Amino acid sequence: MRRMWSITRPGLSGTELLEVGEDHSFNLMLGWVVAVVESIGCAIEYGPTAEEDPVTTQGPRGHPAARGRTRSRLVTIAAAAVAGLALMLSGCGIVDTVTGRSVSTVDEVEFSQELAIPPLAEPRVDADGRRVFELTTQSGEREFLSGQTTQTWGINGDYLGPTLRARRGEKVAINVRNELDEVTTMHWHGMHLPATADGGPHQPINPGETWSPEWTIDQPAATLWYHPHPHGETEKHVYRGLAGMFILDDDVEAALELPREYGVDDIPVIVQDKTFDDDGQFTEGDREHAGMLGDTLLVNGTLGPYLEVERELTRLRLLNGSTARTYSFGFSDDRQFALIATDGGLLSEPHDTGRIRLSPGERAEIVVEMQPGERVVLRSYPPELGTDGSATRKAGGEDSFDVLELRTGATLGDSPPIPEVLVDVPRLDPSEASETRQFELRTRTINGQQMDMDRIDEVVIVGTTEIWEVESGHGQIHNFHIHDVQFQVLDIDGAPPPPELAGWKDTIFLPPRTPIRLIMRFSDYADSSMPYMYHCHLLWHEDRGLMGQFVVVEPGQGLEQPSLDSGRADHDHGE
Ligand SMILES: [Cu+2]
Repeated sequence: MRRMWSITRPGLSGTELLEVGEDHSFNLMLGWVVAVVESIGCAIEYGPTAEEDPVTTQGPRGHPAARGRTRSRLVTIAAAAVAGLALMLSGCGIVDTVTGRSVSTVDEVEFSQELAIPPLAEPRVDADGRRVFELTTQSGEREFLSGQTTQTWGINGDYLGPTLRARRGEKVAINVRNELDEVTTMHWHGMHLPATADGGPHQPINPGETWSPEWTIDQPAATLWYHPHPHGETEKHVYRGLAGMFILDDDVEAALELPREYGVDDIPVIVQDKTFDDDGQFTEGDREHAGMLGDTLLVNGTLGPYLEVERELTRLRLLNGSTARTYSFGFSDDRQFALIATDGGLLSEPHDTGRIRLSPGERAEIVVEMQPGERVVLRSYPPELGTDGSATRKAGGEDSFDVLELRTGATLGDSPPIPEVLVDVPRLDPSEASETRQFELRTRTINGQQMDMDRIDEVVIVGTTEIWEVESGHGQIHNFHIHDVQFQVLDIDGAPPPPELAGWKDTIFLPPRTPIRLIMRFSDYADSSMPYMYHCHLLWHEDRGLMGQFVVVEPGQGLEQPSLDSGRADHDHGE
């Protein structure tokens, strides 16, 4: 059982719940802390905190009545006692444990490695005209740190996977062979496709087996990605290195004068944070509110990367492939760039900006202009999370990273200017919505329930438009990802979305206690026997139970039990 420490600290807005993880130093220190505090007349309660823990919370739960926060166990500690404690403990690391620790790698990255560009997968076209891709999940090792070998997982290689590419209207078939020693899956994030091809937890691939979904690409050009989605194990599989980009093309995008030469002026940028231990291995298990937050970035698996820019304009396809960390990307000299696309495709027009925030799973395509003979660093600035006090620090809201250095030589190739108009993004009409659903995310639940593979949470009628109201119902951040569909943001706390959230999205950041209304259309692929997922894409949260299942059915159609024997082991959402 997860243990938490509830304490009220002065100097912060109101009562603040501090959740302390399974830190060994913390546990070792605990008895001593309690003794000290009690000796000076205070009380600290240490134990399972009631808030939002379905194991320990008593009383009614659910949405939206569950908003009353159980804080009966909170105790107040005098300012003097805390100050004294802080002094006493400052040498022991416990203050860091309680308040969090910020990270900055700004001006500390050497940029000594050329950015790796994931190879483009080369499908064969079979007799039926299908583009057939071959992917194999496997374990491997790589020397990220000089002289140290890190154990990794990868797809067709040691770390990450090839970039898949297909065009609207094409039929794709993908053979995913699992050479790992454990069950995995492969999910096509952002893809509109039948639920049986989705690669969620109901499509397990056992060791040594091959799973072969196929579908027809039927959505706009976009930067999608793929990664495993095994029940309760997604964080581990992605963190160890299983992920890749999936670029979709179409005639509309192809007609625009945009940089699109892969690896030359159209660059995948997969950003992931890691922590290496003394032996050079990825550390797993040291988590804060959002999950595992690393202190070292890899871009496309490259540590300290630089890119030799060849043309005036470069398109960067940014993918937050991290398990927990939210970034706010910008450039070291604060130059403006053009945001041209978000998760599901191009915006209606370029949006000139200096920052783009991406939570785990989100993508953005940006175009940056360079001059000859310069260097500029793609940086992540402290992201605006909407949190207070230590919740900000513990969710990475004070962290900064140097991500990727862009370098130019004495000359640059010409680029045509970015078009002033991109694509038509038809607005979905809320008056056409036939259903409104609400989803409240808390520490381990959505609408008061943890993920259950055998429970269908929502039934959607094919061919209808729906509004989903999503909200983090407590003081911590989440995000929300819906399989199968791309959605539009209707409003955020009642206000229209900013330009960066006005296009097609499949994943959206949720600041605390901020209702966001999404609208989406479930156009086809009715299948009452196989659900799609919706979930928090902070992967530890997903694994802990912040996930639900929906089926898309024909009007009047009943529910069947999911037809697949998932072959899964029972999965415990606790620690
Ligand atoms: Cu979450």
